[in-house]
Amino acid sequence: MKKCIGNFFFFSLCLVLSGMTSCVKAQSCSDDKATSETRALYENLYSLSKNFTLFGHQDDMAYGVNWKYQEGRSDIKSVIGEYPAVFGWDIGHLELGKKENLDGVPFDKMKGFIREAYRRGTVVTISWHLNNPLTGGSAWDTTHLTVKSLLEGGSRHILFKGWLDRVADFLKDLKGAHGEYIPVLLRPFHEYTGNWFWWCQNACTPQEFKALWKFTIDYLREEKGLHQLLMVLNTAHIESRQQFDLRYPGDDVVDVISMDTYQQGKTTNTEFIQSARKQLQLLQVISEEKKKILALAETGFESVPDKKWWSEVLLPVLRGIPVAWVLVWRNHGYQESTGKMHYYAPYPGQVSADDFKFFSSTPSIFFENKIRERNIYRLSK
Ligand code: BMA
Repeated sequence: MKKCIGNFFFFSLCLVLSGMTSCVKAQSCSDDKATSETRALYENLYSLSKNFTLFGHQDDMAYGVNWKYQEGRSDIKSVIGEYPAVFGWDIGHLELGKKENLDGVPFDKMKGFIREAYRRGTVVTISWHLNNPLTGGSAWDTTHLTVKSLLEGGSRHILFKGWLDRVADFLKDLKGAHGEYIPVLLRPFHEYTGNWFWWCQNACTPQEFKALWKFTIDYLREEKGLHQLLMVLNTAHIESRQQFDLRYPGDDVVDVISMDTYQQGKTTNTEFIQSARKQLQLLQVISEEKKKILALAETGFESVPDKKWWSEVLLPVLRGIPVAWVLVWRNHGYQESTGKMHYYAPYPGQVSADDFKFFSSTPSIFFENKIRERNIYRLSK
């Protein structure tokens, strides 16, 4: 009898331990050589996302509406007194060896901002509006067969490797105070379910897209030795599980499943909330099944015309869904090319500024101060 009880306890202990290990394993990032800061970022974002969402802003420290490169300035900070928790940057044109990105942000300054963001304990995410390597056109040149030309044996394969070398050099130059690499949520080939970039679903086959994704990540990891990356897969509008599965490149090369969606034109708040939630809920099911992080990598309403947009639209979109971060796009200000004001975050005096203050005090939304307290680059014991 005693022996039986002993066996029973031993058996139960094994069950608990195996449950624990599978749990820990399920929450680890896709690169088994990831640096400890990167693993910590993954695990902390994963667990925080069950209750909290980090707020992010593109190009936040570089410029805002009616200002550029003023040290310590940020439109978000001017409204609520603290920086965002996530900083988004874009490295489009880095591949060409240019000194500035496609929106005129100097890469040297960008590196400085990224180091500063890491020092503050906040999170860095990078997208890449890379030119079309087949035609020399922009990211928006959807010439078919571009993706095929980048793959092994393709006419632009060597050129593309050179572009990735430049990306790798940039990322290797991002280090913290102790020489450790700064973890980056890398979001290449974004909005691939759209039809406006050369890597989108209208311009390449599922096999080509998956091969491009895998080649890119393998090259950065294995050839260039980068192990500070969390890979962010990013859809535009997403209809169904079947559509998602068709281009999913694999659990070993994806850490975050994310989407972009903007409120536009005459879409009502209710319509936008319903559509965004439907898509997020679809991705929630997939990310929970795969133990990946879920994110709303880009959203917003250009020039935020609704003074309650934050509390009456964005909060209802996020409610009850484990979204790790939500990022609004850049505060360019007046845009000559479109003749419109192009910005997505409020600034002092903007119609939605008061509502944004309210939004920022919501316990489930994190800005700089709350994320810093969490030490997200340290593994919890
Ligand atoms: C778009 C706009 C463009 C910009 C691009 C890359 O959505 O903001 O003006 O060039 O993103 O940042």
